[in-house]
Amino acid sequence: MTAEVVTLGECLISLIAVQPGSLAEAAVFERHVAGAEANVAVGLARLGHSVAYIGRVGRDGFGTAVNRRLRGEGVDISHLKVDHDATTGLMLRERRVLGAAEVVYARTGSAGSRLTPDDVRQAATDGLFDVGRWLHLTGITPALSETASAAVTLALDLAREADMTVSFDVNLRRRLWSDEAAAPVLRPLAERSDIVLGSPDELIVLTGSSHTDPVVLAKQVLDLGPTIAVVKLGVDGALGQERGGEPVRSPAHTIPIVMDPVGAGDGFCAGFIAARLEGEDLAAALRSANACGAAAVAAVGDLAGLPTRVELVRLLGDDGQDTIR
Ligand code: KDG
Repeated sequence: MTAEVVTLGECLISLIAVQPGSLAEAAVFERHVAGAEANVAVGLARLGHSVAYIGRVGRDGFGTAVNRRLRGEGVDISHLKVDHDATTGLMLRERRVLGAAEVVYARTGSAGSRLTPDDVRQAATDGLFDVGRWLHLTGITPALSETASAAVTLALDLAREADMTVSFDVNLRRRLWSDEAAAPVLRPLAERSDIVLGSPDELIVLTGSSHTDPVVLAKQVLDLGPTIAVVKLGVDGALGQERGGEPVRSPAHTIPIVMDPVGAGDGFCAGFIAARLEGEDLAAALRSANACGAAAVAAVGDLAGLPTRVELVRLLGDDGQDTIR
């Protein structure tokens, strides 16, 4: 086991409407592999980093598709179990160019939601937390079940003991739980993470803030305990702040057409983590994150647009400035 980055969560099959428009009119769907942490894992692997993924899929063709895709992308799936008693989770969604896309989940009781602390313990016994430098978590997995939530907490405990860097992407999913249920579960995870990333509305729920200003939100996140706060601002790029430092703003890449906005945040995280693993400062990490987020939305599906190293270098341009036309 030699992965630099460890992550865990639920891998889903995402059925995406082929035609843009309302879900009510969608008749033909395309199959994609999705799941926030898996997206980040693939993003990192494409950028040349070694990643191990802990999770479960069902003993069905969809689980096989997930397995093949992650393995094909170079993600270490030795700890992606096949659960014989549940099916792979599904997500169906429309393609919408204007506004948020409607999503329907079929994941209650899914294999991914049956992740347990024992799954994480097994990965630890096999050395994943001895070798890893970085643990990436999101706020989706704790929403899936009591055992999945406990698995996330155990992974965080192990990472802290092993002195790994921990990033936590809030990823509030209001189809899975209410803000009132989410906040008390997500806050302790954020408090014990090094880097917290989220959109303003997610950070408001996390911190209990009454402010929408990203500068104020970043400060409130730092007050919880992390050393870096990152506010994802979509078309306005991102704002990051390091403890003791000034807020750093980073503009978004201009892209001619958004093909599919879902997965932008995961691409952003992959770009950010990769840059930090390579020793880049906050400003450079935000640039890399914005470029990867932009690349993700320029293709349909969560994974298709995630850039390789060569593509990222090209996107950033030799001088590190935006060169997307
Ligand atoms: O960030 C994209 C994810 O939301 C998508 O892949 C599905 O993980 C997912 C979820 O639980 O919504």
